[in-house]
Amino acid sequence: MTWLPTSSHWGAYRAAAGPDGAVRVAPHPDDPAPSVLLGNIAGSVHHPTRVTSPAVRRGWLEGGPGPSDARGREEFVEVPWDTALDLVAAELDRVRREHGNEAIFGGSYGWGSAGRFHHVQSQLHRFLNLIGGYTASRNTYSTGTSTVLLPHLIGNADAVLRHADSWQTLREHTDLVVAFGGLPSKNLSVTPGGLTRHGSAAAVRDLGGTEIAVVSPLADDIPAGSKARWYPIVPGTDVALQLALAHVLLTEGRHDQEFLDRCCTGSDVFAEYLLGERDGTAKSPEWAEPRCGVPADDIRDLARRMAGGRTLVSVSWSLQRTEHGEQPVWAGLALAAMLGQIGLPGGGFGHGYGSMAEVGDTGPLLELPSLPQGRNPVSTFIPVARVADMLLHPGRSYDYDGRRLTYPDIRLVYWAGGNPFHHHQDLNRLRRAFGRPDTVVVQETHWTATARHADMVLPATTTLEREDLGGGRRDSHLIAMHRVLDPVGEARDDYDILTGLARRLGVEAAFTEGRTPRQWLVHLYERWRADLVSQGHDLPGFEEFWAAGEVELPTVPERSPLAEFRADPQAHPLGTPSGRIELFSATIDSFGYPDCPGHPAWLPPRQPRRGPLHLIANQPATRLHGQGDVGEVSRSSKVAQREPIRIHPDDAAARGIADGDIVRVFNDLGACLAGARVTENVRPGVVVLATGAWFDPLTDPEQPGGALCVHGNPNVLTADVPSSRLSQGCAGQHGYVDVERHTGPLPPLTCTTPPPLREP
Ligand SMILES: Nc1nc2c(c(=O)[nH]1)N[C@H]1C(S)=C(S)[C@@H](COP(=O)(O)OP(=O)(O)OC[C@H]3O[C@@H](n4cnc5c(=O)[nH]c(N)nc54)[C@H](O)[C@@H]3O)O[C@H]1N2
Ligand SMILES: Nc1nc2c(c(=O)[nH]1)N[C@H]1C(S)=C(S)[C@@H](COP(=O)(O)OP(=O)(O)OC[C@H]3O[C@@H](n4cnc5c(=O)[nH]c(N)nc54)[C@H](O)[C@@H]3O)O[C@H]1N2
Ligand SMILES: [Mo]
Repeated sequence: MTWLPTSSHWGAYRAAAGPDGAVRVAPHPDDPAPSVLLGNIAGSVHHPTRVTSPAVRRGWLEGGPGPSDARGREEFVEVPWDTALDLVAAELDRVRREHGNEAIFGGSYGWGSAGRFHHVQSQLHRFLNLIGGYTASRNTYSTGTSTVLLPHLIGNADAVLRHADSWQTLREHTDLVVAFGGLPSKNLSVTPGGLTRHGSAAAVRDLGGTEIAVVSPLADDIPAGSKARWYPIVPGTDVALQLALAHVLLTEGRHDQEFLDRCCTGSDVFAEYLLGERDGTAKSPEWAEPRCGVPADDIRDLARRMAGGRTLVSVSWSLQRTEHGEQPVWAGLALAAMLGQIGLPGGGFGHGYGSMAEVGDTGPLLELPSLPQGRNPVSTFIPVARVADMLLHPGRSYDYDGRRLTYPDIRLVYWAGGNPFHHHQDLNRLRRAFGRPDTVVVQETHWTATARHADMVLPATTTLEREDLGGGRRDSHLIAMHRVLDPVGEARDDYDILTGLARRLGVEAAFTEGRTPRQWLVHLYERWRADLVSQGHDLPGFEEFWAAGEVELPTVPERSPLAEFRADPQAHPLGTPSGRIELFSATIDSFGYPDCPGHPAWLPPRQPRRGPLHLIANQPATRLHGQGDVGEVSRSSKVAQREPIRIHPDDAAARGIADGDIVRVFNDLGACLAGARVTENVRPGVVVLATGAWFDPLTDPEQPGGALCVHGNPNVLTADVPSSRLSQGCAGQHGYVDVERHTGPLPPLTCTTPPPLREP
């Protein structure tokens, strides 16, 4: 058995194929804290849900393209590759001729796989650009709210997202981290493209004298053994707490007026708001207590401690993945500005500590090799989380960052490397939306719910079945990802699939540039290396790198744009209209959005209260989104094969629910089954159902939404509403539900076996 180097979004590792073909996985020998998610790989690669042959939905094969409610409910017919590629190519051609390229939705959001060449979205976008372009999607589900908001406040979101202080700097300088959303270790093994040496969870545990205030509805949003105190907050109310903390600083004269005058604009507007000079409501600790559930005395005490030393206000990405998700980011920044420590080491404002492994890591900030995508001749785009709206409402106009945009009329959806039936909200609505286009094409490794809702499914290889270059944001190494296995079934590399389509549409030469995948790897590596060598770095040639299995990346000097700005705001102005940090934004104010006014504000919920319990639908500890849900680590966390839902003992007792019971979680949008885990680690009134259990709808007209997800996907319960009109970001982190004991027989899962497949 030969152990070969490879990588994943949860880190570099070694893999080998045994004589029986089974895959064995071992951590990278130099990784001090390998991800538990490695344990899902072996069971996933050969799982029965692998797509092994191209397949076409029977209704589409027999009746041709057109809107259809049968998607996700009908059998598939397995067809030879040539037939499948002929059908897809002809349909792409029909749609672009009859409706224009704008009618092709190629946004294809998702985490596909690690590897710089076989990055599916790059491959798909490159291909679609060559055939005339596509409607794109913009921003991410991760930070879709912040990346629209932050440029208005600090000029460039990267100043906080890419140039965060390291854990080491925090250890040396920071007295107190106030962590809104906590610093959950479960998230810290993941970064796009992976990480070779995981250090973040240990770094949190080892912050020395630094204290952590964990503001979260969950007690365990922090590595065990950290120096932490839990502030169990009501979900969605961080803004009330942040405003009250700022109110204490202001009214007790603990704020830094010199910093506010020198580096910020709008602190007067914010102060007026805090004091209630216009709306008559002072945002005092007594005002905040009934809203956020944190006692007024604790708020006062915390504010004083924040002003008494070096303090980092850390806001996790989860907080902006909510209705009005701009507000906790903006109020967090304003709170940090009042402390006057933005731009000082270990102080100020952080965004993404505890969300992603690379925030706080010290790996070099390097451009990695990447596949050129070309230019998209179509300028139409949607903010990524508006996909269902777009499909349901062609021609409707909506607000986005001060502009009026109009949804295009999509006829063909092409998805490769993402799972909207994982990532999107209100899945019963998404099903209706997926009924609208003429054709849905999906390239997938597995029979995910998205594949099951397609008309044509093209089986893709996984990383283990091909060669690639592995590297993630701030990774210390570039990994030579060797091929470990032959393709499973008839699966082909995404590159091969798209090459086959490019051939049929007359753009093969432009797509491949005459290169095999190996030749692409050499080309991308050597071009990248030449660039680094010209900057004075020393890197081995491709053959040497490939044989060694990895190469250590050169260190590059770190910059802190906010430190430079702080030192001399005139010489290093921010890219905002004022050149300073905007606590009041005249630009945002001028948009006139009631759901995102010109300064951070407490806004009452827009959604109806759909149930008595707050639902938190956060990232799963046992997999990456939906990936690996059929693997061993994910499966072993389930309760009678259902996704665990965490519930406080009081809420469980009130409903006659015991630990290990199967429960039905529901609201007016949908319902799912889940397995109760009763725990004091969640605040009363809150339940936690992580994302990623494969959507498994059992049609039942008695159920809200017309189906019961028998597996436990929380996105049947989340509303498909944007964070606000400003960013139109994903607001999927929260919902309102009720929970009851499930009585009666337990329906079997169907998502862990392939859908009905027939010979032609
Ligand atoms: N309620 C709620 N919903 C959320 C969130 C939340 O907090 N709450 N979080 C959101 C966030 S932050 C994110 S990033 C999204 C994640 O959403 P996604 O990124 O869409 O989820 P994944 O399950 O990672 O989907 C990636 C898909 O790519 C497939 N794949 C892997 N390798 C290959 C390959 O080589 N080729 C091809 N063709 N396919 C491949 C996998 O099988 C998988 O189905 O979810 C979002 N959804
Ligand atoms: N194991 C694993 N790690 C991952 C991922 C994964 O799928 N699996 N996904 C990765 C991706 S794509 C992303 S974008 C990041 C996402 O990073 P985040 O969005 O930060 O992660 P989440 O786990 O969704 O949320 C973090 C915590 O926020 C808390 N929280 C929720 N609502 C509130 C609230 O209203 N107030 C407060 N104070 N706290 C709240 C929850 O208790 C939750 O555990 O994670 C990455 N890391
Ligand atoms: Mo994400």
